[in-house]
Amino acid sequence: MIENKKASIGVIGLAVMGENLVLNMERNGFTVAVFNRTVSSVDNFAQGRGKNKNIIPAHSLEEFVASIERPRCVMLMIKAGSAVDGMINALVPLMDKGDVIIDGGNSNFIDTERRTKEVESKGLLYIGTGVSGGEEGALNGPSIMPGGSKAAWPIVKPVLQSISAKVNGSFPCCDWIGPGGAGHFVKMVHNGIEYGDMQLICEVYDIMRKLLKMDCKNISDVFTDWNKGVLSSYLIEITGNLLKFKDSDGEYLVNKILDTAGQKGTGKWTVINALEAGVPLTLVTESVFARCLSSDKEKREECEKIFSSNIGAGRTAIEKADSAFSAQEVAKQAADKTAGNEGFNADAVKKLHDALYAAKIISYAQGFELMQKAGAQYDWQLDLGNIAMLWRGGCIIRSVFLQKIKDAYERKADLKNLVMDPYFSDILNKAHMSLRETVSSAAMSGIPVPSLSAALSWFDGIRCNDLPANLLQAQRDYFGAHTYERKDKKRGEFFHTDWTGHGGNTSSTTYNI
Ligand code: NBP
Repeated sequence: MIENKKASIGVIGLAVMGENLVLNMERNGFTVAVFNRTVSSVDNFAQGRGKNKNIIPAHSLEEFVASIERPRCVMLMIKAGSAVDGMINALVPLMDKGDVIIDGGNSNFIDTERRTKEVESKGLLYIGTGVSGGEEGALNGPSIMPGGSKAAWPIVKPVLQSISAKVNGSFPCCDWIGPGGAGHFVKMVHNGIEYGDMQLICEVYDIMRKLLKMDCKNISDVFTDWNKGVLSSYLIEITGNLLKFKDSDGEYLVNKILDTAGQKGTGKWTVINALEAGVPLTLVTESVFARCLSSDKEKREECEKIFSSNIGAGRTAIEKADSAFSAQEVAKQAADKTAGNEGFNADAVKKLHDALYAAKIISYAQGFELMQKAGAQYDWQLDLGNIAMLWRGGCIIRSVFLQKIKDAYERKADLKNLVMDPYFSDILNKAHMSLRETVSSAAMSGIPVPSLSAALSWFDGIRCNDLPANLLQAQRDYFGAHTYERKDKKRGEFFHTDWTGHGGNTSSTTYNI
């Protein structure tokens, strides 16, 4: 604690994120004022982790605001929602023109759009920023995605860039995203992609343990090995680590964890926004629903009893048909085991690797298309290559793969979709058969792979120039006179047919939502 010195920045909210961000700021040379709604947390922090540091504890908002040098920067690290509005309302009368309020929580970008306008109308500046990396990132360097009042960026840039993660030792994982809610929108998509990455890893793990009969140690070794190649990423790394973690009784802890997934909403928001924007974000959507399905444990227990025998019959049929790699690979593995060879089937694991890489490319292709479309809709001027670089360090989805996305947008800034970039299209052309074999083997074995399947279906849809939507349009016209376009006429000309012979000539208005 220090006396008679003004703070460079103030932080409100001393829960896990706020507390660690304060320590990060202080370590980087900034004096930080701190406040928390429950004031005892301020004293606990000041006398605990914040002791003997350049931290100014405040016991009221007035004292807090007065202790910050002007133009003041106040960062909120509190629960998203009405708490943020309440805190803004309390702060604004205490602050002066040109001061900046930064919301670093997981706020909905629509709220940030509104708050930016409201705060600006009162002469202050507003930043809504995504902060990713959890507790460890907050302390040692998160990925930071600021948007809002552009005039505030030069004011907050020094502190936000110095506390952010650095890639290659110097590149800060923090840069200006765009006006209004752009920063929170990009953070939301980041979280949606995180849902997808995690679900894909879980599906591949499920195939390894159920179909390839690999144990936790073997699967851990595979993930550790994959972390040295193109799949190298934080999530692959921690999966390798946690799979081999043993409980006090020597058993693998992961096997004891109940299979019901939680969620806090940012994945759902991403999906809702994809639906609003009309972007087929199918992989993330299935990942969100996979968590919903997993949480319905009691129903699954009952349904397992009802349907288990049918699934067994399906597996037998395909093994007899010998048409999927599962049957061949499992047979090979059984032969290996009989021959006394321990370990796992390297060919099958290689296919899973390629399937995971292909699906990951497709997931990011979908996510970046969502940002492209929303960026255009809200006129945010998003730099998609730069966003990929901001995620290279500090955040949960950090990976070497993101550099390839940056490269793709450098080759062509207005790329319609990532899969159309030559680097990614080349990989997909080589890897899609592994994805097919993985999905078909899982399907025939009764292993749910919603996100891998979604990736494959999207891929087959996007590369198909003859979808059955002709029939769909005919159905719509048949029952609702919704009209259709014809292959032998120019685009934009709409036709209606009296399919039954007793309909009228009046068609419905043609529009798309
Ligand atoms: P929480 O999301 O658990 O929020 C706790 C903080 O919010 C406490 O300081 C609490 O004060 C304060 N708060 C609440 Br609850 N209601 C308030 C109100 N009406 N007015 C003022 N303060 C209020 O903390 P967190 O996990 O550190 O996350 C902070 C923000 O960062 C959230 O928006 C979160 O979504 C986001 N985030 C979290 C993570 C993560 O890994 N945890 C990662 C990235 C972003 P109190 O002590 O008086 O209850």
